[in-house]
Amino acid sequence: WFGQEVKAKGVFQPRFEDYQKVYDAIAKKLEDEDEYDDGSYGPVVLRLAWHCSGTYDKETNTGGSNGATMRFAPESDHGANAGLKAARDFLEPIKEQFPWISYSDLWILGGVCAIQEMQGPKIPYRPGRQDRDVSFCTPDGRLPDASKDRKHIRAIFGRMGFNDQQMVALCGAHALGRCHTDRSGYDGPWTFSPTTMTNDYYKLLLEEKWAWRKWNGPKQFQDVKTKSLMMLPTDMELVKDKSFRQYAEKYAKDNDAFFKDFSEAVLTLFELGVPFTQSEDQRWVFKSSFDE
Ligand code: ZEM
Repeated sequence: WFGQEVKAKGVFQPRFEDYQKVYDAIAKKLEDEDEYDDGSYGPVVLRLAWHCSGTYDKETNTGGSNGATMRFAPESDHGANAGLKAARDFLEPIKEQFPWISYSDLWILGGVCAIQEMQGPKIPYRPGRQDRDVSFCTPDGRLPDASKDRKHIRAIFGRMGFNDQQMVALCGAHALGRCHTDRSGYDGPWTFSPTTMTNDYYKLLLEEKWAWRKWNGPKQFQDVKTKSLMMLPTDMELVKDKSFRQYAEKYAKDNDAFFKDFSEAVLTLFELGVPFTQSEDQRWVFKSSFDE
């Protein structure tokens, strides 16, 4: 009984197997709750992980996924985070089931699980994020503004430490999910398969004809042929800018190259500013529900 006692007092040291159980519980919940949006919470759960990480500033080493400070206002109320309560609420029962995991590790594990369960590449993972209090909330304005141009994209992602190739690879996440008028003001999905990870975002960007949508909402593009898809002004910059475009063309032609570069860039994104104790060669790769 002494072993149990130690466990109860919180000396429990979770291992790979324990995190795989959390992964499996998230995967099952994603599978079960298929009434949301286009049939999956996957996209919004991934967006939560991205918005935690994308606040990182390399100069001051502030922001990033360590802390899970989006639990608190003001960060939860930042305009860019509108709608992410759906993802936080989705993960709350998982936190109750596995109280030993920090919110910050859980939210990033949610992003990893969402990508893998939507048939994307494997995203190696390390735990070690610690929840921090409200004083660690980041100032508003650190996440990208979709109405802006290449200069803004490079300023925002450059502040996190990314280069052009990584910026283009990361934006391929827009193969997934959609815009909601009651969240960002924009409207519609980027691809015809918004719950499956593919390189279709780049193919559509390059192959379809796009025109400004005529509507009262914010300026966004619409595909001329079906009028059912959308692109943000920032998305269109990835084919208008010469340096960005070479990577968009590469990823449109080669899904394997996209998956490889996306996996590496997302892994980097999810680890920004985290004081890990586990070294880089001790990352874990979770089994997805597609592996036997
Ligand atoms: Zn997004 N993103 N994003 N993004 N994003 C939206 C939705 C999603 C930008 C952006 O303004 C928007 C990255 C980069 C950039 C996802 C993942 C990632 C929406 C729509 C907007 C407006 C929100 C809404 O209305 O619900 C801009 C300007 C970006 C860079 C220039 C990167 C990087 C991502 C992950 C690696 C995902 C998965 C969604 C879909 C969310 C959903 O609820 O369906």
